[in-house]
Amino acid sequence: MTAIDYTEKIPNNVGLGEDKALQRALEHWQPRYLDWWNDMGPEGSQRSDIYLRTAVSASPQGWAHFDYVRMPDYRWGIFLSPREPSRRVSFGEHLDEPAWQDVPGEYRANLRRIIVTQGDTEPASVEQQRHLGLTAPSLYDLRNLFQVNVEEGRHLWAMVYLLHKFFGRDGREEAEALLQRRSGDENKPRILGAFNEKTPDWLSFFMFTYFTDRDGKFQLCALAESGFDPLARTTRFMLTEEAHHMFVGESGLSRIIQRTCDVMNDLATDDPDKLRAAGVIDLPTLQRYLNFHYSVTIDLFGADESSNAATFFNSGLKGRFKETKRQDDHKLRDRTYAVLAATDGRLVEKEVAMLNALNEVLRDDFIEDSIAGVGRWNRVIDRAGLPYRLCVPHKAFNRRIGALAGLSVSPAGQVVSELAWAQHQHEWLPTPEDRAFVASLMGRVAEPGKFANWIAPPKHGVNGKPLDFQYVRFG
Ligand code: BYC
Repeated sequence: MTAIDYTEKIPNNVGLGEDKALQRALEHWQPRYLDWWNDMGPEGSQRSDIYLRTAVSASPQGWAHFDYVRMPDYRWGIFLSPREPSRRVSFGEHLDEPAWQDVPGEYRANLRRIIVTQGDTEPASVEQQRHLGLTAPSLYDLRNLFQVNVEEGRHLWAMVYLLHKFFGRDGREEAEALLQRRSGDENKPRILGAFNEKTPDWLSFFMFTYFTDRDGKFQLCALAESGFDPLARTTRFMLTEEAHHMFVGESGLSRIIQRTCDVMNDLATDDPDKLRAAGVIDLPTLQRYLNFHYSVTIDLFGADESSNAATFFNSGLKGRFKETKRQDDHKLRDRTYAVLAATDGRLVEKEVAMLNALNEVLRDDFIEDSIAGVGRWNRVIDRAGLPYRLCVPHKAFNRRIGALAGLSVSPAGQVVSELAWAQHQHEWLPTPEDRAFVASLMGRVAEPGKFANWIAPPKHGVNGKPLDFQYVRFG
């Protein structure tokens, strides 16, 4: 079943109408979700018509439907990738057993915890981004922000479906709690660190969608391998949505870099003060933002040594990135992996049991993938004939989670004294002045085809539409 039934109150491709108890439970949750969206969703734009993409089927081609929609009327629902009847568990102690269609009793608590942690990030990101619509650099960008927001809302639906369908009363309570926690709230924060940070400006937004949504990609890929088939199928479908979010980040940053390089060449200067006076973001400031978002995001992979990670893998709940494509025994009992530790003021590698290092394995896969995009940004600088290079900082830089937490390590990977950290921090992480400068550039550009001074136009519009298309009709 891949076609999505939009005639139902809750669009779905899981035959919801035949499961009356679940339907009732979700119909009870739906107005609470809408209350949350109205309170915490995009500010001041709920009555505007947005040119949005809506999934019409769960097949990879099922994305063709674009139309104007008011965000509160977006058809959030439950879409799973098609079931593969012969699917088997592809790793851990249950290797080769048929994939589970129900929750194995002994794994219930861990599975619920994974689903809740994943689900919590989705509304968190909408909360973090809720003021950005007021300062969008163009209608094209505004529309992309809202597309990302409604899809994060749907990702919450995906996890809430699993909680309601498979976890009874506990699941219903967790689904409620997902609407109660708030990003950055001291008393009821979101679960993971990066989701309590602010996304106050569009440079942060593009960094977030490039780096933090990429954590989403890797975590979802690991969950798409799960032996619990409904989780695998729902995360597979979520991944088709995630790709656009990372495109928004990568292309947004490319366009900022392009604009800065153009002005650097026009004015024949790399002086940050002169570039700021010309209203563009100097490359060292971009590098500091990159250092911040990268380090906060790699913390999302958890501690480098984690018995939780070993348990999730052994029990077949969470696999590795591209698990089924890997050529090993998929049990990993005798294998080791190198993690970093600080000894005598230096970072050294130590070999630990691979099963305990699976967070680090996923983090390293993420790092490889992120570096590729940074290379593409450097090509923009190259093509402009400029010598500057952006790079990701060392993975021990600015860490808060795991064995490297709290160490003072420079972006180049040197362990430094606290004094040296204090002296150089302003070169390595965004300063209050950097943030104030970036904030000073933000202001809504709402005329079709116009772009703020600090960002170049994209190469193409959305769905073959021209750049001066009315992507948002304000209401
Ligand atoms: N902040 O043994 P450890 C996305 C906690 S993003 C705060 O390493 P584990 C998206 C940890 O909970 C993808 N706390 O933990 C992107 C544990 O707490 P307890 C989200 C943290 O379980 C953009 C303790 O520290 N999906 O989709 O191995 C927009 C010990 O740590 C953090 C997932 O993350 C942190 N960063 O690993 C929208 C997948 N890290 O039990 C959406 C599901 C760790 O001692 N989650 N802790 O109280 C998981 O697989 C795991 O929970 C984690 C943590 C990999 C996150």
